[in-house]
Amino acid sequence: MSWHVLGAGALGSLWATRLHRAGIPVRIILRSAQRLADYQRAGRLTLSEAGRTSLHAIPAELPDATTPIQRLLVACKAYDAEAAITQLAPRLAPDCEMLLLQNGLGSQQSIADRWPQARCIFVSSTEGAYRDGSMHVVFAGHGQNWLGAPDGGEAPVWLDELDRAGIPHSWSSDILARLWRKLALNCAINPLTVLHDCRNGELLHYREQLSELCEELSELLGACGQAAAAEELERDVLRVIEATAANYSSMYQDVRLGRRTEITYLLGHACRSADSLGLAVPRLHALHRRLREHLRQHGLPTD
Ligand code: NAD
Ligand code: KPL
Repeated sequence: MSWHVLGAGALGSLWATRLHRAGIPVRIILRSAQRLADYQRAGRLTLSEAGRTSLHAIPAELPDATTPIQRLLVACKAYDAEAAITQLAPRLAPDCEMLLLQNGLGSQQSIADRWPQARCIFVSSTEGAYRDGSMHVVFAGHGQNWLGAPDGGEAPVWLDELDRAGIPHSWSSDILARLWRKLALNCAINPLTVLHDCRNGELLHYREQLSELCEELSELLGACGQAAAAEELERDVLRVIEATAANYSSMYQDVRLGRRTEITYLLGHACRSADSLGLAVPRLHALHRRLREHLRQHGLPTD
């Protein structure tokens, strides 16, 4: 059975090249005829990892190809994921599996609701990759991929293919708790790096602001039934800031490069969830407003 990877950006290419290297059948689905033509001219994806470079001639196709899709890795940004799946929906096998790599929360649930016949597996990834040119991915940071089904359920048998491909993974019996925890970390850290124009480590100068945000985020997690994900949140935020002190957050990099952010699925999702529960989170709302204003001033989408 072939994997189909929808979106050959940074993470999609990282997964596709590792599967291909292990001899596991994989196809990439590109968004336009132009991009397919560019790929066919290049003839392969390039993976750079620990100073080594490898070339991977992975079969590529457009969303409107006709072969059925049994296992789909959705590697688009959160704001593109649902529309991208819609384009190939007629090809989804009745019992297909969709792995959703998106950061934050909101997009995964919309997809799971829209395609109830598919088994959706949510993924929380702490691996790091970036594109260096359109057909070249650089594996920049080792990490973990937590996979899980939102309603629990057994681990799929094909996890051994990830072992063979050297893709680190763990099956999580509570993937929503993992996604909420990561969302809370991202909400505490990423917007402040944008607004203070700084690396993660410099946020240690804004301890009081971090502390107030963590307090509201912890209350929100508790109100959402995610009390375990709220435990020691502030301590974990400080640990991540210290461990990634020299880095710029992903949102900082998006803004610096003039790219749309995933704000709707991070701070936006946090604020909407609080509102729907009637929970007052004035600091999160104020941060959301300031961040949107900052994006507007930089000519970027505010959603
Ligand atoms: P990316 O922008 O590099 O790649 C997304 C790709 O999807 C692009 O190539 C884009 O052209 C493609 N795409 C969009 N719409 C499409 C369509 N309709 N059909 C086919 N392709 C389409 O993004 P990324 O950095 O790989 O991130 C993907 C997701 O993974 C995001 O939610 C991100 O937050 C998350 N994530 C990324 C990293 C990382 O290190 N890059 C780490 C953890 C989580
Ligand atoms: O995930 C991150 C990001 O930059 O998106 C960290 C490093 C945890 C900062 O929130």
